[in-house]
Amino acid sequence: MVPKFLFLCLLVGTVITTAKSAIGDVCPTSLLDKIDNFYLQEYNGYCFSFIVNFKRTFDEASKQCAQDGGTLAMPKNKDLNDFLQNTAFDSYGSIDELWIGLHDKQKEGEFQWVDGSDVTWTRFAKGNGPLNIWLVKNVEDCAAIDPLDGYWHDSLCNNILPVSVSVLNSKKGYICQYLKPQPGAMSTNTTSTT
Ligand SMILES: [Ca+2]
Repeated sequence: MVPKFLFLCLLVGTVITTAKSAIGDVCPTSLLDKIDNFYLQEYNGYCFSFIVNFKRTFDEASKQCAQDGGTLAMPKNKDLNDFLQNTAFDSYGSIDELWIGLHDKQKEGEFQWVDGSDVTWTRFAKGNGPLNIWLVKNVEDCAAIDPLDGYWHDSLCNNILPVSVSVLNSKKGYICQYLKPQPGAMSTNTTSTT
């Protein structure tokens, strides 16, 4: 009995260790210590943090992601977009829009990813993004994903009026994306501690 019990303990311990190290292998160490690992997910070699319980403006959310060397999530294809949508809804019960790393701040109607790469696939909802025909399109320059259907909506990036005007409160939850620095690689994303 004793050897069997010990074997079981070792097996369970190995499984738990393996599960933890999967996230640890892909997420920045600084992030692992900062937020509840329940909100971290791995997909295709990238680490994603789902910040569904804290609402921030687009710029505030971008800064938070950058603190650990990341960016807002960039779902550049349907597979990743489906993963982000399903995880936000199924795992975290999120029904509110979440910021992603896409905007048309530079030129109205020309959306770009926050890493500067070309936008070759989009999932804008009807009448949103480049298809937005209303005047508000000039101030709705940042994109968010709807966890209910995976479609994107352009929205106010930052508050332009006091937050007390709740209908114009631009704060949302958000999803960050990280690629863990490889050992020996020079980090260019280290933020100042001052
Ligand atoms: Ca716009």
